Amino acid sequence: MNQFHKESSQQALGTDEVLSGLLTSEKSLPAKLFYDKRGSELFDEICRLDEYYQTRTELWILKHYLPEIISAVGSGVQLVEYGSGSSLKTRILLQALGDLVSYLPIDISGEYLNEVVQRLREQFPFLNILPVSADYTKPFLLPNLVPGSGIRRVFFFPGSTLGNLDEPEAIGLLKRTRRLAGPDGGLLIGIDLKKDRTILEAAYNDSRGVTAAFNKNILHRLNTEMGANFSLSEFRHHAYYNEPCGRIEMHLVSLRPQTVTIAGSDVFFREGEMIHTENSYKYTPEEFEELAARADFLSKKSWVDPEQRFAVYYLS
Ligand code: AVI
Repeated sequence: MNQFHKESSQQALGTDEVLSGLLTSEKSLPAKLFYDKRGSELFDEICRLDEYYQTRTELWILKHYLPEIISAVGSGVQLVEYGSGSSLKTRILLQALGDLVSYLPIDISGEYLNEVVQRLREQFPFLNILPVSADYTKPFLLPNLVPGSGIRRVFFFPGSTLGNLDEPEAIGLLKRTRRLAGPDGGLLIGIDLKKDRTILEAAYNDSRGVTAAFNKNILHRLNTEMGANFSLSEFRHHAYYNEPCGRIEMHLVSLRPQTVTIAGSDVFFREGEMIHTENSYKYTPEEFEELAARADFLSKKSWVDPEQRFAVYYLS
């Protein structure tokens, strides 16, 4: 484990961050708390749901347009992936990008990342894989590329995860990526497009209740890691499309008046009071290209599925 990989393999919960989100009138919890080992596994299950069209649509785009995508990404590349999760989509790229120099998967869940990397090493024994356990939404370091080596750094950010960030955070991340990619690097990114609200809302209210379990996993984490005493059956999952804001919002709704103790502090909930747990912004192609331009990224090429549900961009 080198200096760079020293970050804890399990991201600790920030008590201050949690309490400051809950001890206000508009309660919220940071969405990054979803992704402990169980949360990451539940998210993988979400990706396999019929209603959650994003994953299969992005996979279809990657497979269908693979030769064009590979040619846009180019050769001699160090591939860096944000929020690599199970690296399912990356396998397609790793297989197709023959002369890849190295692969750096970055994920907040160190435990999960290590399992995934172990499997990837079995599948790609000759690939130099350097896992990074970090919160990529905050500034972080990457080892410098050797000047004159001809190696280009390309970031891969699939799954429309950028949509989980508010505009200033999204622009901040894009700007940092732009700096880390350097003048001849790039960013291959998946973006969920705006569409009919019934399709959007079904994707976040699946009939098997997996998204509800994923949402409530945050409370389970607070119970096990911060000694909180949430009763999970006293909260219900609520997700809807907030059209004026262009985003899906996920909340946990208190089913009755109740007081929960978290790290020694009492938090009171009225009946019907909500904890805002996630935003998932949807973009029109024009909106996304404008956002990218504000971070100095140029859209070189984009690929969309026939139903125009999802888009993959190569920005440079
Ligand atoms: C990771 N992210 C892009 C997912 C989304 O669709 O916003 C997280 C998710 N939340 C509920 N379902 C999936």
